[in-house]
Amino acid sequence: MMQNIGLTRSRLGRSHALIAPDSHEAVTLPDWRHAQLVHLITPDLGARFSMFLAAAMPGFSTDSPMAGYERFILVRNGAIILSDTQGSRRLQRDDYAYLPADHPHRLYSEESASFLVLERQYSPRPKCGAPSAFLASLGERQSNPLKGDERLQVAKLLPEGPMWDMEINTMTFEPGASLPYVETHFMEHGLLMLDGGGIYRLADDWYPVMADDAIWMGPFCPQWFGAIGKHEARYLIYKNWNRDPN
Ligand code: UGY
Ligand code: MN
Repeated sequence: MMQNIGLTRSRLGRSHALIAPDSHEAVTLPDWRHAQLVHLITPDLGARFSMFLAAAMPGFSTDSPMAGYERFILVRNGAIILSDTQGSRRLQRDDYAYLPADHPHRLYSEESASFLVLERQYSPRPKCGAPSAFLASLGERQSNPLKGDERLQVAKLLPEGPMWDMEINTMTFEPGASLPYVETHFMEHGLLMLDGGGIYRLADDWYPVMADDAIWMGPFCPQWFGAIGKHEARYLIYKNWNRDPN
């Protein structure tokens, strides 16, 4: 292995962060037995959610997050078991689950697996109800062009309705496709590049990004992406949704 000479593609800005795999730091936590976690986005940055990668080893298990916290998981490799009052379901590559706040469950595995986890405090609203657990697979979700651009397809991974305080989507760009303008909005984002790559504009900087890079975009961080290369670029993107910013 070549000696590291102190270089990384990771960058930390006032309203954004790019975390590249070359700087991942794994930790263990008492509640995550037989797993290593790499935290990509946490409230320490200023974010109002956490996003991390979990590398599970045989014997892995963990239970529901803190009271009031909702959880989303997406399996990247291998398989894990989700167990709740509905039974036990095996989730494998590209399968995902939304687990509402205060929904008792256990995740476990007898094989190696890696998965993405996103957690945040649920924001209830009077008369809006509460979301239910939702399980699906990335390939099952219908995608639609963004603002009529067939080269940029958006798939909504979660059902819609006022009880949902978040949106998690995939965005798939043909080579050369880009966001139609530089977005600046109060919602924040957690993003994981799934495939391909391109150039991400964050505030006043432009970054080359590739699969497995993670990005935090804080409120009002100017943002734009253009796909480059020979293959599609696809990312998963979280945003706070359906709630006023007050
Ligand atoms: O939904 C969004 O705000 C999305 N278009 N933002 C992004 O891709 N940076
Ligand atoms: Mn956006």
